[in-house]
Amino acid sequence: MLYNRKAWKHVFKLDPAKSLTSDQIREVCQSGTDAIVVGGTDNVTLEGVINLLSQIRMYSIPCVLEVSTVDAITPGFDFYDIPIVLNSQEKKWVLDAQHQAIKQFGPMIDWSELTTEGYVILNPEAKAYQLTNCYLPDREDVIAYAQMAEQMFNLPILYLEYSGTYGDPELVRQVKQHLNKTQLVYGGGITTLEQAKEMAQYADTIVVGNSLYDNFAESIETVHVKK
Ligand code: 1GP
Repeated sequence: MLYNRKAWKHVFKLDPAKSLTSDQIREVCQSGTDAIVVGGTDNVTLEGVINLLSQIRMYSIPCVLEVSTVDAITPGFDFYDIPIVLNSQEKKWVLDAQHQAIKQFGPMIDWSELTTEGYVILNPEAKAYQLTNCYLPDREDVIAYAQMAEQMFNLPILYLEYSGTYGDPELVRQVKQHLNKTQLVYGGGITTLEQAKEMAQYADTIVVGNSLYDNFAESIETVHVKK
C-alpha cells in the first residue's frame, strides 16, 4: 500500500514490551492518528512484536516496525524504520548493526518498505541514549546533524528523540529552519494536547508513546493536534 509518510502529523508508538487492553488498542487505532509505530528498547521480542502486530492489523491504519533488534523482525508491517544514531559515540549504532542486518537479511528485504531515520537522542536518562552510548550534543551540534542528514546523507527522516522527557521547543524550531526535504520527527514526553500542539508547530510529525501507558485518556487527546 502506498502511504504519504510526510503527511503524517501525529503517530502513536506502542512498545511491544508493555501492555494495553484490546479495547485500548482499538481506541488507539481508531483515534484518528496517522499511523502506529511499534518500537521499544528493552525486552523487545519476536513474540511481543507479532502479538501487537496481529492486534493492530484488525484496523485499517498504517503500521511501522521501528527495528531495534534483528531478532524481532517479522513480515507484515507497511514500513521498517531503521534508526541511525547520529550522536552515538560508537560506530556500531551508526553503521555496523545495520550493516550486519543487511548482510544477514539483504536478499529478503523489500527496499521500498525500508526507511532510514537519523536519530539524535537528547535525553541522557533515556534507555536508548544509554544503550547506544550517546553524548549530549549542544544546539550547534544538533543543527549540524540536521544539515548532515539532509544535505550529506539524504536521510528521509531526522528524529529528535527525547524519549521519556519533554524537549526544548525552541531547539525543534531552529532545527526545522535547516530542513526542507528531510522530515522532522519529534518524540518525547508529550502527555497533553497543549504539548502536542507546541511541538507540532515546528516538527512535521510528533510521536506519542509512554503517556499511553501512564494516562491513556489524556494521551489519546493528543491526536486532536491534527485539527
Ligand atoms: C519514543 O519518541 C518516542 O521513542 C515517544 O517518546 O515515549 O516519551 O512519548 P515518549
